[in-house]
Amino acid sequence: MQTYNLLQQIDSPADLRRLTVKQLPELCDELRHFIIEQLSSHPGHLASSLGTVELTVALHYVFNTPNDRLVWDVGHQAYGHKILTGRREQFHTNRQMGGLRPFPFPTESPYDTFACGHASNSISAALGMATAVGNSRKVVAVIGDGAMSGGLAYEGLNNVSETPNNLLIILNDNNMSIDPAVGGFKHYLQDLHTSSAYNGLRYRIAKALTDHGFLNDERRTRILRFNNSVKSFLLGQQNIFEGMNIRYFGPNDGHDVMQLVRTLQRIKDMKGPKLLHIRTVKGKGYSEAEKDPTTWHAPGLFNPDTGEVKKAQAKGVKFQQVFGHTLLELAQSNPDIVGITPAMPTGCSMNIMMKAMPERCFDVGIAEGHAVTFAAGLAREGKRPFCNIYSSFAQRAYDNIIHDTALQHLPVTLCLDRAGLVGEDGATHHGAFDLAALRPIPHITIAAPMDEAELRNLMFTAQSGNHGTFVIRYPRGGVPSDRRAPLPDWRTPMQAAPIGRGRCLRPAAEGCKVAVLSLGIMGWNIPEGPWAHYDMRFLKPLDDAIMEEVADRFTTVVTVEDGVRNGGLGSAVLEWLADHGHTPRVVRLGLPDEYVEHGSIRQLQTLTGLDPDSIESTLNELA
Ligand SMILES: Cc1ncc(C[n+]2csc(CCOP(=O)(O)OP(=O)(O)O)c2C)c(N)n1
Repeated sequence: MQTYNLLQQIDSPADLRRLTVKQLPELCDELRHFIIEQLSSHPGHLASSLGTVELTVALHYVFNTPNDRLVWDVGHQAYGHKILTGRREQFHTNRQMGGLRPFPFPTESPYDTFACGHASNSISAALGMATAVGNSRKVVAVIGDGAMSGGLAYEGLNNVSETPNNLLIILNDNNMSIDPAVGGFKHYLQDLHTSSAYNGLRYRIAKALTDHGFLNDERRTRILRFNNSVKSFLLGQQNIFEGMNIRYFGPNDGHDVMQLVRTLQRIKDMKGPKLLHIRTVKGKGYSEAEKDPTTWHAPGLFNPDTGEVKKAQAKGVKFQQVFGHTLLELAQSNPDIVGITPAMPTGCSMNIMMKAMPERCFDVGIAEGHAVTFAAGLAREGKRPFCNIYSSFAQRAYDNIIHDTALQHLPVTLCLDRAGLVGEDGATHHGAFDLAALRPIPHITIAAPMDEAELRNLMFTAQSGNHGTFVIRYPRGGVPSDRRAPLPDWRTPMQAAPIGRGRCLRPAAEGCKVAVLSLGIMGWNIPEGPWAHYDMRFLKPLDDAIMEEVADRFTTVVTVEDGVRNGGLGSAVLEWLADHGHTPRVVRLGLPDEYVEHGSIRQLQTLTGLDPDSIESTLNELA
């Protein structure tokens, strides 16, 4: 039975700072054990948080948080931070509706300094904060090597080297993203080494010179540049950070908490930007997670003693599996098809094609904008790229979609996974904006399948002929199992889906004047009743024939979508009706003009009026 002798005394980092350095390894053990115990019954992001236990303890020990600012990247590694900053007792509510948020967020705690969820923003945000606060606080950004593959991180670094600031960047290098890390920078980091004796000597000399008034900021920068050239020469290696005037320390063992404390104490008062590179093990301290960090990134429920992951009873097939198998099937007959994923090969199931055709798949790292423009380049030379991006992460690629694909009418198929409500990952991860954001883009096709066969048909259609930028958005998981029994075999032969054509699922009962127009899987939430029901299938182009029929025959039109109401299907229908001189009553059901928080998908549907019962009562009132 684990006891939490030290951990239970810590209600804030101030309590932590009362411990001796020698007590910290024991505290780390307790914290690690607490995370494992809690997550086994309240699922969340395990492996990343296990890897940052020592770093988290050392940071809160050395820095005067919350006056000093810690900026986490993604925030999936910050469970230790939550637990040490007064949220230990509530931690069992993590990710549940009304409970702790899935990622750090400033309204939840004064220790959470900036919104987390989407990767690679920490350096830019922390630099902004460091620039604003000058010397009044210290600012630390913690970024993983995976998040370092995102372009935004480089934009931040580039600026760090020019703007006067005292920022400390901690590069938490575990050689893993969710899947194994990719890219040239990963190789660079593996080879990186430095002489700690050299760094220590340089620091002591610089400090003595500054204390005696011989060194000001400008001289220090010039000397640093000169030193860097000497060091590159001596070590036979150019350090990219030092080349940018960011002082580099490391690589350090990120699991030696006492050494981390010493290093942080030594560098925290140094003037100018600096980077501490630590090496850590994703899943550290839990052997199952260390062995298979991809599965244990977010394993769901598990038995903490045996390491057995309690897989939810599979009910039917997931859209992700359908995507993965269908892509391979199409690629087998169309040699031009290539697959692109920005760091989510397992999550989106492109790993199926990767295994069979590694040379035709590209994991480009956490680089959504690049993924789209890279796909456009491939398409320009005759390839038929399928670029799979989670809907909310595709927000990062908005201009690339407009400027690099749609404008040039390039045949890029964008499969937007995790569209609509995603559940426990919350506000940063819901695929809420794709429909509204993409609809105004000229020459773009936007489709949303209601079931597995439709996803297959849409993928088949997208790669036959040049339809320009073709967006297919579908949710996490599959068709709701309480609405339809699992299919015995979903691998139906594929056929072309007529572009811009929906279908009537149920004609109206005699005398009923209400028509429901739904998009994608929302179709499953429309209950039976006297109303007509159309599955629009395409948001763009909108089905003129259905619209004419609806405008002629019904006095009330209800639109149902799992994206924001502002700008999506409801707006498209209103615009069509206004443009064609029709004035039926239009009721738009969709996500509100608010950020929807975390909870189970069904809870969130109820919250937003999109669950079958809520829709039924809305329709009954109108019918
Ligand atoms: C913009 C964006 N794309 C993709 C993701 C999905 N994602 C979450 S964590 C992660 C891996 C991050 O790797 P790293 O920064 O090295 O942290 P680690 O988990 O290894 O500690 C990815 C790809 C995301 N959160 N944001």
